[in-house]
Amino acid sequence: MKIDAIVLRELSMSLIHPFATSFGETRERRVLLVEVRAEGLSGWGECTTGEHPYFNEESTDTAWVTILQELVPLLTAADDVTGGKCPGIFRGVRGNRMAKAAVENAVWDVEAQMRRIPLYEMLGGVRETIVCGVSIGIQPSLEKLMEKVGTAISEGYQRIKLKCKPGWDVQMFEAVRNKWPDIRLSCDANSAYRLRDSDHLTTFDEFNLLMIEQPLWADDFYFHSMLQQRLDTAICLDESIRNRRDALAAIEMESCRIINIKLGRVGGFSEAIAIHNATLERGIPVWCGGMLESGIGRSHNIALSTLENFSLPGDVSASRRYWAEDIIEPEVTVSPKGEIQVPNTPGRGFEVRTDLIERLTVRKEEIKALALVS
Ligand code: OSB
Ligand code: MG
Repeated sequence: MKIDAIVLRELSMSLIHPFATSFGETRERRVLLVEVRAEGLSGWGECTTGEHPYFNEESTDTAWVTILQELVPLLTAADDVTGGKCPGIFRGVRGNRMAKAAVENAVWDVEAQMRRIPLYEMLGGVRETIVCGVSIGIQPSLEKLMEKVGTAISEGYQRIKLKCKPGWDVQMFEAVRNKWPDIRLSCDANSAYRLRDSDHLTTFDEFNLLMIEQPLWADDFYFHSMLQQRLDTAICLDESIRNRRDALAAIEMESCRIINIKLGRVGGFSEAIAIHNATLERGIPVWCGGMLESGIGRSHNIALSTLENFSLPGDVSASRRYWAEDIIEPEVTVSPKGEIQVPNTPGRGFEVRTDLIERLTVRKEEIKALALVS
């Protein structure tokens, strides 16, 4: 395709409820959107960076600069752009995977629109509905947590993930398990534990958790492998898996038995599909993680979750869990059975609310491809 222009926007969006993890609390999201205009169509991507470089090395500000100064010039200089070609086009830029994913995913979206097929179909997806779970942040009290879990269960969500950290773990699992002995329950530590906590982590086995997500260092495979040997509960890696090779290393070393795939963390659809295929071949189940996305990122997550090996409920949930008003139309809704219906219209399948986006925009930069060429 021939790209006409790229528009980069930063939106300021307030979460309905603050979201706390072991690495910090988020109230206001700084959402970075990439719009790729080509052949009269617009494809959209969302950069899943946090406001601070706490989850990984990137932040909204580093991604803004990387996209504007590095990725956009590479993309507009390339002669035949497709989503699948983006990793090659961006190869010279090391890391910065969330910045790359935002641009690549927008290209996939516009490409699907040009071909008049749903994005999920272009990715090779096979599902008409996806199963949903929720991620429940660290709460100020056990009472508050129990209320949140109760609400999520009554809304039909098929798996409850509890954010945990030292001092907010076994007591909370005990309380939740006592009240709901049979629900699918997991936890996510976001690297809050160390190897000296191994004895403590083995006590998590009592609670019949589906998995323990990223208990140790964000860049580690070896010590997770040591820990996995001591646990009955499956370890799921999130932060540690940056690409297909990481997934292969983790599987080979038995550092985990489940993998969380996040589009931003791995650099976009191409790499996400590569990880998916590698895990499918090796019998390692995957699920789609979330990064408190607006509707744009959420719709990409829905499309990805339709691939065959996404056999566990993901952290892809309804717009209204996060936003008073989402920037897509219709917003993402979850059925009483805890499922999202995958749209069948070309592209991502959700309209973008341009008026609302304009109102929420705090900075904007438009780069015309022609201006760069001449
Ligand atoms: O580790 O999965 C994580 C949110 C921000 C950063 C990291 C994570 C999360 C979540 C929320 O768990 C998932 C969601 O978007 O619902
Ligand atoms: Mg996680």
